[in-house]
Amino acid sequence: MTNKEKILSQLLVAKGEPISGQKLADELSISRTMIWKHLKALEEEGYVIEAVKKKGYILISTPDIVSKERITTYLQTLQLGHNILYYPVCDSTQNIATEKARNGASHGTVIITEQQSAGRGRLERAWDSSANKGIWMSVVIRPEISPHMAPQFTLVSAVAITKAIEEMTDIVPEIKWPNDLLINGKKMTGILTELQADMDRVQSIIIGIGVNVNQELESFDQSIQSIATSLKIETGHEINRAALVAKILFYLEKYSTIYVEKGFEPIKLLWESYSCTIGKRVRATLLRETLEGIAIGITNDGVLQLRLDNGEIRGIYSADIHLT
Ligand code: BTX
Repeated sequence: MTNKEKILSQLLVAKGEPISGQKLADELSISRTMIWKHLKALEEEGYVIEAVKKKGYILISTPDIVSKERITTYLQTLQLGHNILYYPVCDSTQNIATEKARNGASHGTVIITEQQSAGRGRLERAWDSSANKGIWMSVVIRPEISPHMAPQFTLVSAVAITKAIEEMTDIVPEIKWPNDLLINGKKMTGILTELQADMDRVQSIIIGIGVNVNQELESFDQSIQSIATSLKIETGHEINRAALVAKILFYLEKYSTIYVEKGFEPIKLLWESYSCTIGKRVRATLLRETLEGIAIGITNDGVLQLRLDNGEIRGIYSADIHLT
């Protein structure tokens, strides 16, 4: 943590009680002038801090931003999110993460923004990323695995995000294979996993996560208003985005570690418990054909098993799934 992050953390922990400038200066072993400079910098970022005579500083309100400082306050991970690159606006965090990963960004680096001008989903589809309302982030991970183990990280991420949302809101999203999280049948989260690899070794996996958090229905582009939802729409109240980011990183680290160390089986069980796809009749739109049948499960490679009406079982590696 930087000194500015440490000061913010102390103010947040104090929960509205004043903290003296001298106490902060002593604890951080820096001058009171430096404390004052850090407080000014926090104010410029939108924190409202009041100086109470002879008592100290009180944090009145925090901006609803997903800055490095705010996320760090909630972070409980060993590695993920220890390097956060925050952009008020960008084209796509996935593009920045790809570039950073090529240039050696460390395991766990997070690229996060308030607003994307060219957020993207699979097959270059557009991802609606309105300002200051969602979580638009990409996480660079560098697990020591072979490339065939990479696609399962979409499912690992889906379980991690579901668990984080369940813990913070008491709502339990459903996972639609492979990369959608739904609430009441509407899409609330999308995941885009991209790979940089040699033939036999993963260089990096970039997990792009888009969560609709505090949007009203009107915040969405009209074209997706009938299929999209947000946590605010479903719970009726605003959610602290920085705290949710930290919780997602916590579970992403936990489940990625389990997957790399113990294999996919334990994650598969969790995934199946949250899935709205398994046991249902679905239509799978592949690049060149459309198939209908019952989704009977996923394999240890994360492949969806579809039993067609003629009894044949087909493994689906990538498709859009519609529950029929
Ligand atoms: P996807 O291809 O499964 O979903 C894209 C489709 O979802 C769109 O065609 C549209 O119908 C619908 N859609 C678009 N925006 C939203 C939204 N905000 N809420 C609900 N439905 C929507 C899903 O791809 C993967 C999305 C990953 C997004 C993250 S954000 C951070 C990172 N950076 C980046 O550019 N992409 C990822």
